[in-house]
Amino acid sequence: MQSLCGRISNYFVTSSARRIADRRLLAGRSCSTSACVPEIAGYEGVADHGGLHGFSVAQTERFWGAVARSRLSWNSPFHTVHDCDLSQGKIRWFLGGKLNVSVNCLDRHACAFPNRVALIWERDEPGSEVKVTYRQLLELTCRLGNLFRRHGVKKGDCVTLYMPTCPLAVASMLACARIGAAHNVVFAGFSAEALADRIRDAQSSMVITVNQGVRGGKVAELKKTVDVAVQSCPSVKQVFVALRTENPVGMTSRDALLEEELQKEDVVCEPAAMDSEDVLFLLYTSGSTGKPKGLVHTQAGYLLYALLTHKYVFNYHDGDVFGCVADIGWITGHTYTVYGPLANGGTTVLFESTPVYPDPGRYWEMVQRLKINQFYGAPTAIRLLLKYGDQWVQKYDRSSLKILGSVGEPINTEAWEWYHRVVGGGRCSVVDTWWQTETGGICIAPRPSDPDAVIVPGMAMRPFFGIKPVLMDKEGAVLSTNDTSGALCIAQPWPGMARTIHNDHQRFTETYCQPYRGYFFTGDGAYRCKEGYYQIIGRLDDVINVSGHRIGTAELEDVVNRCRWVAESAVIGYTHDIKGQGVYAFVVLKKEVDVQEADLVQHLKDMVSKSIAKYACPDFIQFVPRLPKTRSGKIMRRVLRKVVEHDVDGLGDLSTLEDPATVQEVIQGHHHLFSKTHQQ
Ligand code: 7RM
Repeated sequence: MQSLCGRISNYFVTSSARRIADRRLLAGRSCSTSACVPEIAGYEGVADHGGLHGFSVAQTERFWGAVARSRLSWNSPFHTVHDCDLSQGKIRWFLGGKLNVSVNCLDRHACAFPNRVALIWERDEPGSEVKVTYRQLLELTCRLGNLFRRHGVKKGDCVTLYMPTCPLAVASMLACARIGAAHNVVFAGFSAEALADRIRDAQSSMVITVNQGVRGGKVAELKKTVDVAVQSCPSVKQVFVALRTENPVGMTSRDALLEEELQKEDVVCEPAAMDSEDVLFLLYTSGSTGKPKGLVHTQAGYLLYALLTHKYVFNYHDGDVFGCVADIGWITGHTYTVYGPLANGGTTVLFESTPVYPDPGRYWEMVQRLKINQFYGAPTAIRLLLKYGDQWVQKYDRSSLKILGSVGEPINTEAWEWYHRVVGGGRCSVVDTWWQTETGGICIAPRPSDPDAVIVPGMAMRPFFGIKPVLMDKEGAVLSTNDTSGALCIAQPWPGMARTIHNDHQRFTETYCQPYRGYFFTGDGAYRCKEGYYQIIGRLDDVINVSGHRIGTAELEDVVNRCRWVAESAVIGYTHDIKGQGVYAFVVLKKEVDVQEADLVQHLKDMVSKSIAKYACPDFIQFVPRLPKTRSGKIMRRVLRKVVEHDVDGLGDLSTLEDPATVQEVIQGHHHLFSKTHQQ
C-alpha cells in the first residue's frame, strides 16, 4: 500500500497543501454555524443562510471558484470559473482545469485513512453486510480500470452497467472515471428491450452485469436479460459477468467472468487527467416523448455539487454513516450513494434489498445494526411502512439517526409527520429534498447551510448555494410576489446541472432552455409561500412519477399502441395511496378483436413489462370506444385525469371538445371498471 500512496502523492500532496494554506488564510474568521462554508465566511453579510446564499448567487465566480479550489484535488487549476449561456444551452464550468474524479473519491482518502470504511454493502440477506475500506475500494477500482483498458476501453468510450447496488458496481463506475470512460448505469429492473435501447443510444462496447440479482429474496436473471439485449446491440464486444449467486450461467465467447479476470490485474492504475467538461456519465430518464433522454453529466462541476450538497443538506461529518437506500440505477444512487459521500471521504451504505424484506422492519433493523446517522429514502416507502404500524419501527434502536431525508416525489403531511415522530422519535430533522436527474444534485432543501433553521413539514423550502429559483406565469413572465405558484425555473446555471442530452443537444435546449428563454425549466410546478419558502407541486408535463420513478406517458402509449388490436391509447397518472402515482391507460380497440378483454389486459401489461419495466405497468386499463379530443385532434388528457380523480365537477372548459358525448362514455366506462375491480 505504501507504494500505492507514493504513486498517488502527486494528486494528494498538492491539494492537501492547498487546503492547509486555505485554512491558515481563513483562521480568525468566525463562523456562526457549525456547517458554514469556511471559504467565504467573513465576507460582508455572509453570517447566516440568507447571507451565504445571497453571496453564492450574486458572486457566483467567487463562491464556486473558492469552493472548487479548496474542496477538489486538481491536476491543473482551472482558469475560468464558468462560461455559460443558458439561452443557447451552453454550460461550462471550471474551464482549463484537469482532475480525476476517482482520485477525488478514493486516492486522497485512501492515503489519509486507508482503513476507513468507504462502503457498507447491505446485502439482500439481512445481517450479511460487507465492509469495504478506502484502500480496498481503490484497489478494486484500479484492477477494474486496468481490465477495462486492456479490453480496449478508451477515454471517451461508454461502459454500460446492468447490476444491482453492490461494491463491484460502485467500483466499476469509479473505474470508468479513472480511465476517462463514461458510465451508463441502467437500473436492473429495466427489461431487455429498454436495456438494449440505452446500450444502442450510448454506443457501448462493453457491458458489466451479474449472473443473477437478488432482491427481496427473489432472483432476477440479469445475465440472461443482457444476453437478449445485446443481440440487437452490434456495438457490444465484451460482457463481464460478476457472480452474485452460486448458480451457473450460460457463457459465450463474448462473455468473461469478472472476478476471475480481476485477479490478473495490477492494483495500481494510472488515473487519466480529465478536462472539467469531459463526460463523466450518461443516465437515461423519461421525458414527454417516447424516447428516453440520455442526460450527460461532466466531471468537476457534477462532483463538486454532489460533494457540497451531501455535506450541507445532510450536515455530514467525518465518521458519520450515510444511508441512502436508492438504487444506483437512479440519479439519487449516483449522487448520494456514490459520488457525494465518497468525495467527502464518508462511509456510505449500499442497500440491495427492499423496505419490506424480510419484514417491514428492515430499514430500522439496518439503522440499528449499521448505526446509520443520516437516512435518505423515498416517500413511497415511508407511506408503505406507515401502514404496517409503529411497532416495526419501535422494535429497533434508532438513536444513531440525526437527519432523515426524503426524495423523489412530494411527501404528504401524514408521511412527513410519521417519519419525523415515529422514525426519528421527534429528535431528527426531516429534510424534503427537491431535485432531478437534470439538476445533478439537490437544489431545494430545508437546511442547506444552517442546522438550526426552522423546517416546515412537507416543504423543500430553501434553495441550495448557487440556486436561484423563479416562478413563471403562463405567459412566461417572472412572478415576483410571494404566496403564488407557477412553473419552477432556475435563473442561472450551477455546476451540477446536466450539460446536454447525448446525441441530441437540440432536444436539450428545446426542453430546458427554450420554454422560458434564458432560464432552466424544470418541468415542475411550485408554490412560494408568504415567507418565501418553496413547495413542489408536481410535474407540469406528461411525465408520471410512480414510486419516485419517472415514466413518460408517451413512452407507455408507444408500447400499448404496438399491440395489433389497439387503435390508439391515452395514458395518464392518477393519485395512488402508496406509489404516489399509478398508471391508468385508456385504450381504443380496432374493430375486429377476437380476444377476451381480460386476456387483452394481461397481454398489454406483459407488453409494458417486457418493453419497459414492471414498475411502469398500468394498474387500470379501460377500453373506450373513442377518446375525448379537441377539434384539432389533440387528446384532452385533462378530461381523462378529472374522470379518474372522480372530479367530474372540475372538468372545466369543454368547449374545444370535438364531441362532448365522449366524456360521458369515458365516465360510464370508468364506473364500470371500478365496480368490477372492487367486486374482485
Ligand atoms: C431526484 C429525482 C425528478 C422529478 C422532479 C419532481 C419529482 C423529486 C421531489 C419531487 C416533490 C420532492 N430525480 N421530485 N424530488 N417532487 N418533492 N422532494 O427524483 O429525475 O428521477 O425525478 O421527481 O417532479 O421533477 S428524477
